Amino acid sequence: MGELDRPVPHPWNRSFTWQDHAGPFRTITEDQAAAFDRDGFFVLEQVFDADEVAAIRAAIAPGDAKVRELLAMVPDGRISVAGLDTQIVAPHLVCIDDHLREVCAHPTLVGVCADLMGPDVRLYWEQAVNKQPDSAAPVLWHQDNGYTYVEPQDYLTCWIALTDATPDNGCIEVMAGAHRQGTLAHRDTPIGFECWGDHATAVSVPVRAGDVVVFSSLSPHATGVNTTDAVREAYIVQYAHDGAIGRMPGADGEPGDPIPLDEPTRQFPVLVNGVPVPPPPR
Ligand SMILES: O=C(O)CCC(=O)C(=O)O
Repeated sequence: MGELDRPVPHPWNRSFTWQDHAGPFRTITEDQAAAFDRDGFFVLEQVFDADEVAAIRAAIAPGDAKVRELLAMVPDGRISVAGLDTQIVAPHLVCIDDHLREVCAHPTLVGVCADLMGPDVRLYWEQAVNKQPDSAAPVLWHQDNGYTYVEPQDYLTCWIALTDATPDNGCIEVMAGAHRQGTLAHRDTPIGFECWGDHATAVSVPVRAGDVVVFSSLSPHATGVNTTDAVREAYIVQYAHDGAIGRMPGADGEPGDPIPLDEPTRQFPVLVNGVPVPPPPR
Protein backbone atom coordinates (compact mmCIF):
# COMPACT_ATOMS: atom_id res chain seq x y z
CA MET A 1 0.00 0.00 0.00
CA GLY A 2 1.19 3.53 -0.79
CA GLU A 3 1.21 6.38 1.70
CA LEU A 4 -1.85 7.93 0.02
CA ASP A 5 -3.94 4.76 0.42
CA ARG A 6 -4.34 5.33 4.15
CA PRO A 7 -3.70 8.16 6.62
CA VAL A 8 0.07 7.97 7.17
CA PRO A 9 1.69 10.65 9.40
CA HIS A 10 3.88 13.30 7.80
CA PRO A 11 7.52 12.36 8.51
CA TRP A 12 7.91 15.43 10.76
CA ASN A 13 4.72 14.63 12.71
CA ARG A 14 6.06 12.34 15.41
CA SER A 15 4.13 13.17 18.55
CA PHE A 16 0.97 15.08 17.69
CA THR A 17 -1.97 14.93 20.10
CA TRP A 18 -5.22 16.76 19.34
CA GLN A 19 -6.35 18.91 22.28
CA ASP A 20 -10.11 18.97 22.78
CA HIS A 21 -11.68 22.34 23.55
CA ALA A 22 -13.21 22.85 26.99
CA GLY A 23 -14.80 26.29 26.73
CA PRO A 24 -16.44 28.43 27.94
CA PHE A 25 -17.35 29.48 24.39
CA ARG A 26 -18.45 33.02 23.59
CA THR A 27 -19.06 32.89 19.83
CA ILE A 28 -19.59 29.24 18.92
CA THR A 29 -21.99 26.81 20.57
CA GLU A 30 -21.06 23.76 22.64
CA ASP A 31 -22.30 21.63 19.73
CA GLN A 32 -20.10 23.46 17.23
CA ALA A 33 -17.09 23.05 19.51
CA ALA A 34 -17.88 19.34 19.90
CA ALA A 35 -18.23 18.99 16.11
CA PHE A 36 -14.87 20.71 15.63
CA ASP A 37 -13.17 18.28 18.02
CA ARG A 38 -14.97 15.22 16.62
CA ASP A 39 -15.18 15.99 12.88
CA GLY A 40 -12.64 18.76 12.36
CA PHE A 41 -15.19 21.23 10.95
CA PHE A 42 -18.53 22.98 11.39
CA VAL A 43 -20.58 25.57 9.51
CA LEU A 44 -21.45 29.08 10.72
CA GLU A 45 -24.53 30.11 8.81
CA GLN A 46 -25.04 33.59 7.34
CA VAL A 47 -22.11 35.40 8.91
CA PHE A 48 -22.16 37.76 5.92
CA ASP A 49 -25.36 39.16 4.39
CA ALA A 50 -25.88 39.73 0.67
CA ASP A 51 -24.50 43.28 0.73
CA GLU A 52 -21.40 42.15 2.64
CA VAL A 53 -20.86 39.26 0.23
CA ALA A 54 -21.14 41.68 -2.71
CA ALA A 55 -18.59 44.01 -1.09
CA ILE A 56 -16.13 41.15 -0.54
CA ARG A 57 -16.53 39.97 -4.13
CA ALA A 58 -15.90 43.50 -5.40
CA ALA A 59 -12.81 43.82 -3.20
CA ILE A 60 -11.43 40.53 -4.55
CA ALA A 61 -12.01 41.33 -8.24
CA PRO A 62 -8.80 43.35 -8.88
CA GLY A 63 -6.61 40.64 -7.30
CA ASP A 64 -8.40 37.94 -9.29
CA ALA A 65 -7.76 39.93 -12.49
CA LYS A 66 -4.07 40.35 -11.64
CA VAL A 67 -3.63 36.61 -11.06
CA ARG A 68 -5.37 35.91 -14.39
CA GLU A 69 -2.79 38.13 -16.10
CA LEU A 70 0.04 36.23 -14.41
CA LEU A 71 -1.39 32.82 -15.25
CA ALA A 72 -1.79 33.87 -18.89
CA MET A 73 1.99 34.26 -19.06
CA VAL A 74 2.91 30.72 -17.89
CA PRO A 75 2.76 27.41 -19.80
CA ASP A 76 -0.79 25.97 -19.92
CA GLY A 77 -1.98 28.86 -17.74
CA ARG A 78 -1.35 26.79 -14.63
CA ILE A 79 0.81 26.99 -11.52
CA SER A 80 0.23 24.07 -9.16
CA VAL A 81 -3.34 24.22 -7.81
CA ALA A 82 -4.07 27.50 -9.65
CA GLY A 83 -5.02 27.63 -13.31
CA LEU A 84 -6.99 29.66 -15.80
CA ASP A 85 -9.02 26.53 -16.53
CA THR A 86 -9.24 25.26 -12.92
CA GLN A 87 -9.32 27.86 -10.15
CA ILE A 88 -7.96 31.38 -9.92
CA VAL A 89 -6.13 31.53 -6.58
CA ALA A 90 -5.40 35.10 -5.49
CA PRO A 91 -3.38 35.33 -2.23
CA HIS A 92 -2.37 38.24 0.04
CA LEU A 93 -5.31 40.46 -0.87
CA VAL A 94 -5.08 42.26 2.49
CA CYS A 95 -1.97 43.93 1.07
CA ILE A 96 -4.06 45.72 -1.55
CA ASP A 97 -7.50 46.17 0.02
CA ASP A 98 -8.62 47.74 3.29
CA HIS A 99 -12.07 46.15 3.27
CA LEU A 100 -10.58 42.67 3.21
CA ARG A 101 -8.41 43.60 6.21
CA GLU A 102 -11.64 44.37 8.05
CA VAL A 103 -13.15 41.07 6.90
CA CYS A 104 -10.16 39.20 8.36
CA ALA A 105 -10.74 41.03 11.66
CA HIS A 106 -14.52 40.39 11.57
CA PRO A 107 -15.87 39.98 15.14
CA THR A 108 -17.43 36.59 14.44
CA LEU A 109 -14.29 35.13 12.83
CA VAL A 110 -12.09 36.53 15.59
CA GLY A 111 -14.61 35.25 18.14
CA VAL A 112 -14.16 31.77 16.68
CA CYS A 113 -10.40 32.23 17.02
CA ALA A 114 -10.85 33.22 20.67
CA ASP A 115 -12.96 30.14 21.35
CA LEU A 116 -10.77 27.62 19.48
CA MET A 117 -7.28 29.12 19.58
CA GLY A 118 -6.93 32.16 21.87
CA PRO A 119 -5.65 34.22 23.48
CA ASP A 120 -3.04 35.40 20.93
CA VAL A 121 -3.80 34.87 17.26
CA ARG A 122 -2.53 36.30 13.99
CA LEU A 123 -3.79 36.30 10.47
CA TYR A 124 -1.62 33.68 8.77
CA TRP A 125 -2.82 33.56 5.15
CA GLU A 126 -5.80 34.60 3.05
CA GLN A 127 -6.72 33.99 -0.55
CA ALA A 128 -9.65 34.04 -2.94
CA VAL A 129 -10.36 30.79 -4.79
CA ASN A 130 -12.63 31.24 -7.78
CA LYS A 131 -13.42 27.87 -9.30
CA GLN A 132 -13.99 28.34 -13.01
CA PRO A 133 -17.04 27.12 -14.94
CA ASP A 134 -16.59 23.57 -16.31
CA SER A 135 -13.28 23.49 -14.48
CA ALA A 136 -10.67 21.08 -15.71
CA ALA A 137 -9.20 19.75 -12.44
CA PRO A 138 -10.26 19.37 -8.81
CA VAL A 139 -8.48 20.55 -5.69
CA LEU A 140 -6.98 17.27 -4.45
CA TRP A 141 -7.25 15.92 -0.91
CA HIS A 142 -4.91 17.91 1.28
CA GLN A 143 -4.54 19.44 4.71
CA ASP A 144 -3.71 23.12 4.78
CA ASN A 145 -0.73 22.19 6.95
CA GLY A 146 0.46 19.91 4.13
CA TYR A 147 1.61 22.91 2.08
CA THR A 148 3.82 24.90 4.47
CA TYR A 149 4.39 22.85 7.64
CA VAL A 150 3.33 25.18 10.43
CA GLU A 151 4.08 24.53 14.11
CA PRO A 152 1.91 24.39 16.18
CA GLN A 153 0.29 22.26 13.47
CA ASP A 154 -3.28 23.21 14.34
CA TYR A 155 -4.30 26.48 12.86
CA LEU A 156 -7.75 27.52 11.72
CA THR A 157 -9.29 27.99 8.29
CA CYS A 158 -12.47 30.01 7.68
CA TRP A 159 -13.80 29.24 4.19
CA ILE A 160 -16.22 32.04 3.35
CA ALA A 161 -18.69 31.10 0.62
CA LEU A 162 -19.26 34.05 -1.73
CA THR A 163 -21.60 32.08 -3.98
CA ASP A 164 -23.70 29.08 -3.05
CA ALA A 165 -21.38 26.05 -3.00
CA THR A 166 -22.81 22.67 -4.01
CA PRO A 167 -21.50 19.24 -4.98
CA ASP A 168 -21.99 20.33 -8.62
CA ASN A 169 -19.81 23.43 -8.46
CA GLY A 170 -17.17 22.19 -6.03
CA CYS A 171 -18.19 22.62 -2.41
CA ILE A 172 -15.82 21.52 0.34
CA GLU A 173 -15.60 17.79 1.18
CA VAL A 174 -13.97 16.77 4.47
CA MET A 175 -12.57 13.51 5.86
CA ALA A 176 -14.31 13.89 9.22
CA GLY A 177 -12.22 12.95 12.24
CA ALA A 178 -8.88 12.59 10.44
CA HIS A 179 -7.62 15.92 11.85
CA ARG A 180 -6.96 14.19 15.16
CA GLN A 181 -3.95 12.42 13.68
CA GLY A 182 -2.07 15.65 12.93
CA THR A 183 -0.32 16.38 9.67
CA LEU A 184 -0.39 13.54 7.15
CA ALA A 185 2.09 12.63 4.42
CA HIS A 186 1.55 14.63 1.21
CA ARG A 187 2.99 14.38 -2.27
CA ASP A 188 3.50 17.25 -4.67
CA THR A 189 1.57 16.82 -7.95
CA PRO A 190 1.25 19.07 -11.01
CA ILE A 191 -2.13 20.30 -9.66
CA GLY A 192 -1.19 20.79 -6.01
CA PHE A 193 -0.33 18.78 -2.92
CA GLU A 194 -2.19 15.55 -2.20
CA CYS A 195 -2.74 13.41 0.88
CA TRP A 196 -4.98 10.47 1.70
CA GLY A 197 -8.72 10.96 1.33
CA ASP A 198 -11.74 9.01 0.11
CA HIS A 199 -14.66 10.61 -1.72
CA ALA A 200 -16.84 7.58 -0.92
CA THR A 201 -16.69 8.19 2.85
CA ALA A 202 -16.11 11.97 2.89
CA VAL A 203 -18.67 14.46 4.17
CA SER A 204 -19.85 16.91 1.52
CA VAL A 205 -20.46 20.41 2.93
CA PRO A 206 -22.82 22.41 0.70
CA VAL A 207 -23.30 25.98 1.94
CA ARG A 208 -25.02 29.21 0.96
CA ALA A 209 -23.30 32.44 0.03
CA GLY A 210 -22.45 34.17 3.32
CA ASP A 211 -21.92 30.94 5.27
CA VAL A 212 -18.48 30.07 6.66
CA VAL A 213 -17.04 26.57 6.84
CA VAL A 214 -14.69 26.54 9.83
CA PHE A 215 -12.14 23.73 9.71
CA SER A 216 -8.79 22.75 11.12
CA SER A 217 -5.52 23.10 9.21
CA LEU A 218 -5.35 19.34 9.87
CA SER A 219 -8.70 18.43 8.27
CA PRO A 220 -8.13 16.63 4.97
CA HIS A 221 -10.38 18.38 2.44
CA ALA A 222 -10.92 18.55 -1.29
CA THR A 223 -13.18 20.25 -3.82
CA GLY A 224 -14.42 18.64 -7.01
CA VAL A 225 -14.57 20.13 -10.45
CA ASN A 226 -17.17 22.78 -11.15
CA THR A 227 -19.60 21.22 -13.63
CA THR A 228 -21.78 24.35 -13.84
CA ASP A 229 -21.54 27.39 -16.10
CA ALA A 230 -20.99 29.87 -13.23
CA VAL A 231 -17.92 30.65 -11.14
CA ARG A 232 -17.89 29.25 -7.59
CA GLU A 233 -16.31 31.90 -5.39
CA ALA A 234 -14.76 31.67 -1.93
CA TYR A 235 -12.54 33.81 0.29
CA ILE A 236 -10.37 31.73 2.59
CA VAL A 237 -8.92 33.22 5.77
CA GLN A 238 -6.48 31.36 8.00
CA TYR A 239 -5.41 32.17 11.54
CA ALA A 240 -2.36 30.83 13.40
CA HIS A 241 -1.22 30.98 16.99
CA ASP A 242 0.96 34.04 17.61
CA GLY A 243 4.56 32.80 17.60
CA ALA A 244 3.81 29.95 15.19
CA ILE A 245 6.55 29.20 12.68
CA GLY A 246 6.59 27.65 9.23
CA ARG A 247 9.07 25.10 7.94
CA MET A 248 10.00 24.03 4.44
CA PRO A 249 12.08 20.91 3.77
CA GLY A 250 15.84 21.24 3.41
CA ALA A 251 17.75 19.32 0.71
CA ASP A 252 17.84 16.26 2.96
CA GLY A 253 14.06 16.37 3.51
CA GLU A 254 14.51 17.35 7.15
CA PRO A 255 12.82 20.54 8.46
CA GLY A 256 14.52 23.74 7.31
CA ASP A 257 15.09 26.81 9.46
CA PRO A 258 12.00 28.22 11.17
CA ILE A 259 10.18 30.87 9.15
CA PRO A 260 8.54 33.54 11.35
CA LEU A 261 4.87 34.05 10.48
CA ASP A 262 4.63 37.69 11.55
CA GLU A 263 5.09 39.64 8.33
CA PRO A 264 3.47 42.90 9.52
CA THR A 265 1.66 43.88 6.31
CA ARG A 266 -0.33 40.63 6.03
CA GLN A 267 0.17 38.53 9.18
CA PHE A 268 -1.08 41.07 11.69
CA PRO A 269 -2.54 40.18 15.12
CA VAL A 270 -6.31 39.84 15.36
CA LEU A 271 -6.45 38.77 19.01
CA VAL A 272 -4.06 39.97 21.75
CA ASN A 273 -4.47 38.67 25.31
CA GLY A 274 -7.94 37.52 24.30
CA VAL A 275 -8.95 40.99 23.10
CA PRO A 276 -9.84 41.57 19.41
CA VAL A 277 -7.65 44.21 17.77
CA PRO A 278 -8.40 46.14 14.56
CA PRO A 279 -6.22 45.56 11.52
CA PRO A 280 -3.27 47.97 11.29
CA PRO A 281 -3.36 50.50 8.45
CA ARG A 282 -1.68 49.45 5.23
O1 LIG B 1 -11.92 26.64 -2.49
C1 LIG B 1 -11.52 25.57 -2.94
O2 LIG B 1 -11.98 25.06 -3.95
C2 LIG B 1 -10.45 24.81 -2.22
C3 LIG B 1 -9.57 25.70 -1.44
C4 LIG B 1 -8.67 24.96 -0.55
O3 LIG B 1 -8.79 23.80 -0.32
C5 LIG B 1 -7.61 25.68 0.11
O4 LIG B 1 -7.42 26.88 -0.11
O5 LIG B 1 -6.89 25.03 0.91
